[in-house]
Amino acid sequence: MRIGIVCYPTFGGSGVLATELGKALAMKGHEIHFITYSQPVRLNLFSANIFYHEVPVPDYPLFDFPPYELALASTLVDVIKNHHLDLMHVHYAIPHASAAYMAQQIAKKSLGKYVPFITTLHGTDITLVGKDKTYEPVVTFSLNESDAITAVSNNLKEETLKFFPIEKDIHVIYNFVDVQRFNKRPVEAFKKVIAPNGERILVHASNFRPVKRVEDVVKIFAKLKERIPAKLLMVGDGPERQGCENLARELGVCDSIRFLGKQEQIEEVMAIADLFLLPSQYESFGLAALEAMAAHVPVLSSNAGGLPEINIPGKTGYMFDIGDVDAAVQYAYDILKDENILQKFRENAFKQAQDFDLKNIIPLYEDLYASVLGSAVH
Ligand code: GMT
Repeated sequence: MRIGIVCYPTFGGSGVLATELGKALAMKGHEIHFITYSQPVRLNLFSANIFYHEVPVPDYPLFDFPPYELALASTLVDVIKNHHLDLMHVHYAIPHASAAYMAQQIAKKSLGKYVPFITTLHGTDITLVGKDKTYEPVVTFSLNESDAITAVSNNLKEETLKFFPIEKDIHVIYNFVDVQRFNKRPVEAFKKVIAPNGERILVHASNFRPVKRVEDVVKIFAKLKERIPAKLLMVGDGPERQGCENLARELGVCDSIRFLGKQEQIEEVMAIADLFLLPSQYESFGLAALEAMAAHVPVLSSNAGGLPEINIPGKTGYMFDIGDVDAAVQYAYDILKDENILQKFRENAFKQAQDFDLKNIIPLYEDLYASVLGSAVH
């Protein structure tokens, strides 16, 4: 199939997932066209089946706000015309679903070709941004006009149906991970630099937005450190990072924390980790937690959103109520206090990740594409 993939090219979970999906589909012989405003960060593979089309957004003095959505729709029409796309798969509803709808209508009228589009909901496009009345009518309309809608967890499906009058079925297709990529041996030299005295290594990775509650990571770490020797690696960057560093200084744990910034080789970091922390206010799924599990790392997360769909308390890690730092510290201690216990958690986490391996999830998207193409008679 010739598939156009639209996503945010940044480090956000939706962009990562969309890029990994495109790469996996290309490996299976599909022709994949990424259409974004810059090269997706995870698009680090040369394949004869992968094409990248940059959306040009010209600057014009009249535009205080350059209309990206129109530029995207026009680029989509161009790719449909010149590369004969069979379908479009857009990740994150805003503004991708409405741009795809516009491109679809233009292609139908000007080329006489109906190109179906699938919208995958990832989280904040529904739970935060989409609900806002600034966007809600457009989101509702473009979701209902999608030829199929998918959500990355049952929780996100429920949230969507709670807030939007959706007229069609929402297919739940979970996030996936390339287990092979994360199933790595730790680089001992790297481990030694981070934890020279064999301290436990905790990791958090996110885009440091308020929804991630990164200050809770620092608070949990500071309290845990009173009980066991530990180090913390903070991966990623975003608006809450500075506050986090300030808090670490206030709590006197700054010297035990490294802020690594954005990392392309996240699997190298996960490989030396003993525990992954994700205290989010909301997480539709928690792709970073799944990546940790694939690296044999147990997960200590909040119980928000779709996290209970992947993190099994007492097996793959533990969950705590949002903001309950003391409970989190106790759970972290329970996992890390004993090497044999930690080993059991590691094995369970890895087993759980295997269920979400890309080998199991990619065919679900392929089946959906086939059914959409089969029923796309307009
Ligand atoms: O918050 C992020 O990590 C970015 C965000 C996005 O849309 O780019 O991630 C969302 O999509 C991921 C992939 O489907 C999910 O695993 C994350 O849980 C979800 N984030 C939130 O719901 C906050």
